[in-house]
Amino acid sequence: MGAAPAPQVMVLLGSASDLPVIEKALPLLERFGLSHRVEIASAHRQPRKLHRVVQAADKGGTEVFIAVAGMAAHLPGVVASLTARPVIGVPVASGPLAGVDALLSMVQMPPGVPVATVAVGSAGARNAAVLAARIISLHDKEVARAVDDHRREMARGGR
Ligand code: RP5
Repeated sequence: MGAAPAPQVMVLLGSASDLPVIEKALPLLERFGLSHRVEIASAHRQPRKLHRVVQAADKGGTEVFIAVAGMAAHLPGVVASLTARPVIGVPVASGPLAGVDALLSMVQMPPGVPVATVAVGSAGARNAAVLAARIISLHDKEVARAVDDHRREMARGGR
């Protein structure tokens, strides 16, 4: 049996405890018609797995990576070091510093290795899904239509 095809959007989590943060973002990815897969691969606890997953996705054509992590959140930065595809980082409020630790870890990347960091928690995760769709909409008309529909819905008071 061959490996599963690479999703358009690969969602990586630092821990299973980060799952609730991404839950409301996954239906948005579906709404935009984006194939996606969620994998737990900690930069610190499972570095070899993380390298394997990112390299396979990169080779398979994944277009955007979303990396969700808390505390000393190095996950999106490490992902950005392994691929030239856009990486969106979602900081999680999982420690006593309530996400400020993860936010600063993600946003303070060295020059040349960008991570597009969104807000802490579920609101950030939802924006990560919208941003992934907007990136992919640059070359995919179907996704561009879904992004426009979403904007029109928000203008009518939807979220
Ligand atoms: C980070 O540490 C994870 O992304 C998570 O937000 C946090 C706590 O992880 P667990 O101890 O709950 O697995 O690496």
